[in-house]
Amino acid sequence: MATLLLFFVFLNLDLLLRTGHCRETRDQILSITPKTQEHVDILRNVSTQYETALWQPVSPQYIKEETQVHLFVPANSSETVKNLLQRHAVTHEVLLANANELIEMQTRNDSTDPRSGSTFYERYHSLEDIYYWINRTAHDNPNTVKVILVGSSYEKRPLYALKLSFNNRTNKKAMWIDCGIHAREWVSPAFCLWFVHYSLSFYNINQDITHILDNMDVYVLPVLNPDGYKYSWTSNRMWRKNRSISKTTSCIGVDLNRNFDANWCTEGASHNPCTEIYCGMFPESEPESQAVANFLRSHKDTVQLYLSIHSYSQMLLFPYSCTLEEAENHRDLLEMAQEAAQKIRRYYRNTYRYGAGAKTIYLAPGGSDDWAYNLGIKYSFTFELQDRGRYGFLLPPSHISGACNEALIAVKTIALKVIEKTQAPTSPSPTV
Ligand code: 0X9
Ligand code: ZN
Repeated sequence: MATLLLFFVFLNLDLLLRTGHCRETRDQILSITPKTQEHVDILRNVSTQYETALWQPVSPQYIKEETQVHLFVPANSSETVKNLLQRHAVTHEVLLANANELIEMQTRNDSTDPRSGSTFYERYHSLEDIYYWINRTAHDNPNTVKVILVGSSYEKRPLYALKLSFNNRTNKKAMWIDCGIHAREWVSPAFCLWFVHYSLSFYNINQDITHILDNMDVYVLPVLNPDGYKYSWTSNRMWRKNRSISKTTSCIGVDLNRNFDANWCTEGASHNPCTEIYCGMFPESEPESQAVANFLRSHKDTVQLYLSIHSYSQMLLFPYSCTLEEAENHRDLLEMAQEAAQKIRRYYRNTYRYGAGAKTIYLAPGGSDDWAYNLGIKYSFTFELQDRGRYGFLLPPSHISGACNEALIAVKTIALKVIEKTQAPTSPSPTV
């Protein structure tokens, strides 16, 4: 009897929700798999005409039948969106019922709470905290860490990179890691901080990082898109682009990973400033992409490995994303990504897909990885960190260590391979 009563309560609750008599008060993430072309059209319409944010795929043009769509629906659009989906018999699943709670969890500063067992590196940090950390790290490690001002953002914030250098060997090579090109991908800057901390803590303790740092300097740019990152903390958690203003439209921001000079603004990017994949006025029109490009141009003889860290979807990608053609050293890149993914699987029981960007996800021209590759940095990768859509961009802080450790093993595997392939051995090679 009690079960029957409960059943009726649930039935009515569902009815209330479906008829919209009970207003949704929380932002949600819906997962929807379109079954027909009509569903695809409806979803494209919902994600462009209503106040929502498409998480996956990045742009409505990539929505296709039988492929999961992740859609952020703010509380105030919930009723309209759900009614519309229901009217057209498009079924949805609620992936995250309370995004606000997760956002609160991501921004909570529990450093003062003695009960929270998490360290600095297991939390997300505001831009101001990251700037402070950059200076502090350099100050505390004067012999190994230098701050380099690479340029400044559209809103005139500094673009600081850290240079980790453990010796002054002549003809020393280097690798580059950038994080936070896309504002909402918060685990990415968290990884850059994690990497620097790990390098400083485990040099001379872990054989692999020691070998890497003995043979390469490392440039780490923790937040490539500071204006966007700041905005994602203060105004819109789902912001992706930078914050540049255009004279011709009220839409703000350029997708910095469509703004590099690699088949710029061909299929997979857009000239429309109101889209998430807006390529900008011309290649390197944005101060952020121009600063990175200038730095790499002037260091192209030393930088052998380029890494750009994103989230989410758990992938190790390499050129090309701007064309379906294969890179000249495709086999090499594939083998390296495969080995890195195998390590992640073996040590962390997690699955990363890997491959050339255009064939693994989509055609996406104007990306930093393809541009760096064409500049001559023949080992160039984009990592998409955790997760695969359970939390998406709202990955709880408790997952930072897992996400960063597995990415770290991938970075180490690839960097060791680059050293092995390009540099004559100076000391015995370690095993990972
Ligand atoms: O679309 C992107 O820029 C990246 N995915 S994300 O979901 N983080 O936005 C993938 C980048 C792959 N590389 C290039 N497109 N060059
Ligand atoms: Zn990204």
